Amino acid sequence: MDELSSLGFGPFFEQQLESADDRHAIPARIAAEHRGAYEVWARSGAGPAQLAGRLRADADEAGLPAVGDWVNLKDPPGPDRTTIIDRVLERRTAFTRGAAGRGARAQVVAANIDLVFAVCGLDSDFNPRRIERYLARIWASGAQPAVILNKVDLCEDLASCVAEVGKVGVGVPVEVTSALRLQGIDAVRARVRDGMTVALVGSSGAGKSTLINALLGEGRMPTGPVRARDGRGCHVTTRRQLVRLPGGGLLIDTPGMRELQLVDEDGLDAVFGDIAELAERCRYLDCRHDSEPGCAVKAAVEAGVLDVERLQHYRKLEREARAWELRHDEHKRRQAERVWGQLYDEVAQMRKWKGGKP
Ligand SMILES: Nc1nc2c(ncn2[C@@H]2O[C@H](COP(=O)(O)OP(=O)(O)OP(=O)(O)O)[C@@H](O)[C@H]2O)c(=O)[nH]1
Ligand SMILES: [Mg+2]
Ligand SMILES: [Zn+2]
Repeated sequence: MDELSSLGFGPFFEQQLESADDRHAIPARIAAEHRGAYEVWARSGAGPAQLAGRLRADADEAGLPAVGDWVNLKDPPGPDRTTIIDRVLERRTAFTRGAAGRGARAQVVAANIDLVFAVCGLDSDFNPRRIERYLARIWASGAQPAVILNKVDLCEDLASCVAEVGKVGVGVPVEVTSALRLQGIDAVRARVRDGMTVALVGSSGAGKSTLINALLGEGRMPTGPVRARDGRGCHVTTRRQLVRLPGGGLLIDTPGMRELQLVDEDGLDAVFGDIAELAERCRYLDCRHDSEPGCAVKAAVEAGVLDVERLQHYRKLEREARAWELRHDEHKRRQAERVWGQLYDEVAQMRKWKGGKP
């Protein structure tokens, strides 16, 4: 494989650079980002980069380059000069979530990924409902999902944990590891092939960075202890970062998330495929599976085929996603109003300046 393909480059990105202007294109991948400063990897080498002012001005947060994005550079990168990013290529896939706190904005956690590992500790971190949430966002990203149940050395009833995960992630591959004792690492490694980009997501303290170190065979990523009280991590990893595995493949380490906010309903039907399938057999197309006659979902619950809690949880996530979408639309509307307001003021100013003539 050539250098760029090993970095995940392929026809999807190449096609975007085929116009005459791009004959001298210098494609590069965003390897790290910190407060608007980027590290990029290109065919010729690596170095710091900055976004062209023009791009900084128009982009909203989701449009700014994220780790894993492919960009075009003005000049080849080098360790001792900062090059300019003059274009961000369209993404093939992206894992996004609702950004905590600041308005209703989607945040890109990792771009152009092929596979996402939802990492969950088999200590007090273990929570199938949370895994379900992660799986919804992974399906929505366009990447393939897999689950890593880490810290098996602390688990007393592995079989029941695996069974619970099997219920929320039907058909999703599950790996069981102890990153600390280097168990199950080869099976995880086998899922990451040359040219692939694989993100690790999960709560703080789940062991994402320890897993990456185990895969690298060296303690490169900083890791930190979990609180004895509740097994929570202390948010050791603070930025997203691309890591190259010896032998091929790229990993993205991400900071642990406090909560994974659903930003749309994408991915829910994939996680709740059984309910989606039943719903197709409801008498009414817009059946809410509540008290409508001829509801196949209700009938399945009554027949004991579908767990009522699973249906309730599906509804809860659906409501949450819709609420976020509404908030997001409202946020957008207000932003648009502000822009129009400014424009209106400017026009009024101009009229005044012209002596009140319209
Ligand atoms: N017992 C046990 N501890 C582990 C295992 N894997 C990781 N740990 C420990 O869990 C703690 C947290 O590990 P990290 O790798 O820092 O967790 P993280 O998911 O990267 O956390 P953030 O960077 O905060 O998101 C560390 O003390 C690790 O040594 C494991 O398999 N078994
Ligand atoms: Mg970490
Ligand atoms: Zn129904």
